[in-house]
Amino acid sequence: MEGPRKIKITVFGPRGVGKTSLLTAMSEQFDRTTQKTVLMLRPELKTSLIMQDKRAELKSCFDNQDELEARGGIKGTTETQDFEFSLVKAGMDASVKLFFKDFPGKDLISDIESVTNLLDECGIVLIAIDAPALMEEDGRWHDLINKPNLVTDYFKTAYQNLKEPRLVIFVPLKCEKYMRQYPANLLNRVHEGYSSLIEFFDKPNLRYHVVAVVTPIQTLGNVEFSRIKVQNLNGHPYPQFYFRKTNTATYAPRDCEQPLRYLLRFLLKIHLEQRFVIWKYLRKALGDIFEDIAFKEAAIEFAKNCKTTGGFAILQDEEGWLNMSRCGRR
Ligand SMILES: Nc1nc2c(ncn2[C@@H]2O[C@H](COP(=O)(O)OP(=O)(O)O)[C@@H](O)[C@H]2O)c(=O)[nH]1
Ligand SMILES: [Mg+2]
Repeated sequence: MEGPRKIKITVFGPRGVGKTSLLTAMSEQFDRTTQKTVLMLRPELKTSLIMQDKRAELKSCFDNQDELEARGGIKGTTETQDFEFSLVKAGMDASVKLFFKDFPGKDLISDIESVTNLLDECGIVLIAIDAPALMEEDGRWHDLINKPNLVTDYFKTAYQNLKEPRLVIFVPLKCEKYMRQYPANLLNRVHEGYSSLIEFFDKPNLRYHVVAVVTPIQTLGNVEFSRIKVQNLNGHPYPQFYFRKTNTATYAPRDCEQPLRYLLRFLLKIHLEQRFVIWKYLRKALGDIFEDIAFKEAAIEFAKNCKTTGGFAILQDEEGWLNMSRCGRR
C-alpha cells in the first residue's frame, strides 16, 4: 500500500555486492549511534525477518573458516528484498517511512522502463559498489561486476528532465582493506570508475538538482580482501573474490549508518525548501514531520555527523542541499 509519508530510496548494485547486508548493518548501527538523540528506526515485520536471517549469516562468517568467499561462503540473495522502516522519535507518534527498494534485475540488467520509473520516484539512490572489483588488478573487473556504463545509461535516461533534487550516494562495499590502507585511493578510484556518471551529474541542467556523495561502508569489518580466483563462466573469465579474517575476527560493521545521516540532512533541507509546489514526491512524502520540534532537533543532531574525510566525500552540492546552517538550532 502506497500511503503518504513514504520516502522511497533505491539500492543499485549487482547481486552479491552486499545490498541486503548493508541495509541490515545500517539499521543495527543506527540504533547503536542514536542513543543520545532517541531517534529510532523500526523495521516492518517482513524486514525484521530478513534482517534476522542476514545477521545470523553475517555473524556465522566468523565461526570457523579462515577464508570466506563473498558469493559462495554465504550467497548473495537472488530474489529482490525491499526493506521498510519507520523513523520515529521515542515516545511520539510522529514518524516517516523509509522504503528501500531493491534493484529489480539480476546483475544490474533490467528493462530500462522499470529502472527509469524506479529512479523517477526515488528521491534518494544508493549505488552499491563492489570495492575489490573497482580496486584490484587496476580495476580489471570493475566493468564486468559494477557495470558503470549501464548504471550511467540508466541515470541518463531517467534524469534527463529532472526537476527535483536528488541525493545519490556512492557506497563502496567490502572495502575493509582499502579503508585501512589508503582511503584516498578508494575515493580516487570511485572518481575514475564513475567519471562519466559524475560528469553527467555536473551538466548545467542537473548540477543544481543532483547531490552526490561517497560513503564507503564496511558491513563485516575484520575481514579483508585476500585474493581473486578466476573461474570460467560460459566460456568467459569471471572473478571470485576471497576475504580473510583479520586477527580480531568478529562481526564489526563500520560506518553503516552514514547514508542515513546524509539522507536526513538532505530531507531536513527539503523540508525548508519553499518551491515544493512543483515537486512530485519528496516534499509530499515528508508531510509535516519536521514541524515537530523534538523530532526535528533529534534529526538535526543525528545529521550533523556526516563524515566528509578519510574516504568519505561530498562530490557535488552546488545548491547547498547538505548545508545545515539554516536547518535550525544547532
Ligand atoms: N568482505 C565483505 N564482505 C561482505 C560485506 N558485505 C557483504 N559481504 C558479503 O557479500 C555477500 C553478499 O551479500 P548480500 O547482502 O546478500 O548481497 P546482495 O545480493 O547485494 O543483497 C555475502 O556473502 C557477504 O558475506 C563487507 O562489507 N565486506
Ligand atoms: Mg539482496
